[in-house]
Amino acid sequence: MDYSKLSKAVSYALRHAPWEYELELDNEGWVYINQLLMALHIENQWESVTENDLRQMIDLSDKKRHEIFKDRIRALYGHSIPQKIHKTVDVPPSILYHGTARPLVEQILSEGLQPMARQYVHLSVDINTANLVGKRKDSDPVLLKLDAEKAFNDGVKFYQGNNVVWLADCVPPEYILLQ
Ligand code: HQG
Repeated sequence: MDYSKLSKAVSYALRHAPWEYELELDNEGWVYINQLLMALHIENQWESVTENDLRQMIDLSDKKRHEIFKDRIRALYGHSIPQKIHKTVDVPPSILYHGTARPLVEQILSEGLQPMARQYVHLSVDINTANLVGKRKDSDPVLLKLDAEKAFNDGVKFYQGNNVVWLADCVPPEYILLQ
């Protein structure tokens, strides 16, 4: 089983296009595992996927993208569907990072970080993670350093995605510094 490929298929279903799989997410993004499995089984390449495979996919991943609780599964971040996934406001680490493509920096520094096609802005707890995120867009990415503590104290809302990813609705430019 190619767990990386399975993870991409699951992320597509749970983050971007649940309707293509006749799945309905609840307001925190959860779906029943058996419904996801039934949906996956329609595709030849996933016809024999089991719940154990989904658990292995999560355990073997380098990033914690999905979680299972009892009989349900959800994506922890990355959603682009119109239905807003509810996250609970939480106190962020005092500093967060964002890695991005060089040509976007001028606009980001003038209007702040916006969620763009996703529901939330995605931030990283450390430089290395931010650098890897930026490298998906640019071989020489730019690292931005955010004063998350000040932003939070001023009322910007943050939410935890996983152990290294934090989310925000948007981050105004006054909290963003070129690293
Ligand atoms: C940029 C992956 C212009 C922003 C990663 C980014 C992450 C602006 C792009 C997760 C802007 C959006 C998300 C503004 C933000 N003007 N550009 N005002 N504000 N941008 O892919 O953060 O591997 O939606 O800098 O690891 O790159 O899929 O967000 O370049 O955690 O699990 O707009 O996806 O996770 O791009 O990545 P994305 P992202 P997975």
